[in-house]
Amino acid sequence: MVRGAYAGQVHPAVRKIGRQALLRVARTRPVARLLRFYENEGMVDPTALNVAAPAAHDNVERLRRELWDKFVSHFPPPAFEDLTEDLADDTLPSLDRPGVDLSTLTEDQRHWWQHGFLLKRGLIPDELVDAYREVRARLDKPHGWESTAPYLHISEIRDLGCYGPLSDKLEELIGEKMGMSLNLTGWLSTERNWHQDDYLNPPEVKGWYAAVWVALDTIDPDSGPFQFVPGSHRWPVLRRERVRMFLTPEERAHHDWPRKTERFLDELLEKEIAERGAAPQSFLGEKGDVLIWHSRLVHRGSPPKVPGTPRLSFIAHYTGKSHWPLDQRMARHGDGGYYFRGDIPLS
Ligand SMILES: O=C(O)CCC(=O)C(=O)O
Ligand SMILES: [Fe+2]
Repeated sequence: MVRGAYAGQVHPAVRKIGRQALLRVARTRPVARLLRFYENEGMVDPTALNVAAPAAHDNVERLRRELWDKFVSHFPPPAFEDLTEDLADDTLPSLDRPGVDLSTLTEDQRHWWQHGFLLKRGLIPDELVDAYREVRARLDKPHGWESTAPYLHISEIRDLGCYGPLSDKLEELIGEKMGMSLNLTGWLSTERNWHQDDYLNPPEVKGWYAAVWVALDTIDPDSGPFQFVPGSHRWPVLRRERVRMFLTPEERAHHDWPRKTERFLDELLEKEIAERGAAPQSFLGEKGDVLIWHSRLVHRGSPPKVPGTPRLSFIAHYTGKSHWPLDQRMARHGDGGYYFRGDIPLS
């Protein structure tokens, strides 16, 4: 169900028909004709269709979806309230629940709780960074491996992403063992505009998720650094199905559907940041520095001031052990941290 400006109605431009008229039609005509009737008359509040039989409800629901899909490309862009939810309940990681007793937290947990990110300078030893850089430099692709999980094939990535102290820190922040589940290995900014990562996941992941940005060298301010909005992890959270509803059916079926959402998310989050008077920060790390961010933190790969300026970074995303939505199990990398197994070829 949609909330915000779209709650209870479908297209602002079409007229509503009376409940009685609607009920008459719903009772007397088969669904196909009802669909035609709706198309002629415009869309209506589906809750007006107060039909008792469950089968009728299913039909109405199906109709509602068909009509939504038919008209979605004509809708005005959604607002932040249309795409977000407040997720304050006891299924979230403990630091995201209300009533946290700050006196029981470590300093890093307190920082995470308050700001939604954590910066650990020099966390990754030079040997691990150098070993990964050597392997990565042999790949002649500025955007890195196309596979989302090169860690399955390249031990230097596991050495880096499953580095013991990093893995321990993730567990300290989220509250369970975290397995590496995705890498971004480009040496240019992704230029992915403002978003929270939560909406990339199925709903059950619910914040048992974090991501890590490792600087492999001094980050040039012209390269399009990682930018983030401290404290935005407390804002309502973008949810996958709400966001996907505003894509056309073709866009929804596309393997890179998140990119398609940028056409409305960019402007919407720019506006939210401005209205809240929030101050984005850039992460200009040095070799071995690590920034860990919350799955609800608003962030982006900023547009480079000088296109083509290298940005030597390694990005890894992690999912909580008991919140991984697929069948694959979590494995341990030596005596370090964890990663999720999978059958994703290196490309
Ligand atoms: O290019 C960047 O730094 C942003 C990457 C990003 O949004 C992510 O890894 O979730
Ligand atoms: Fe992201």
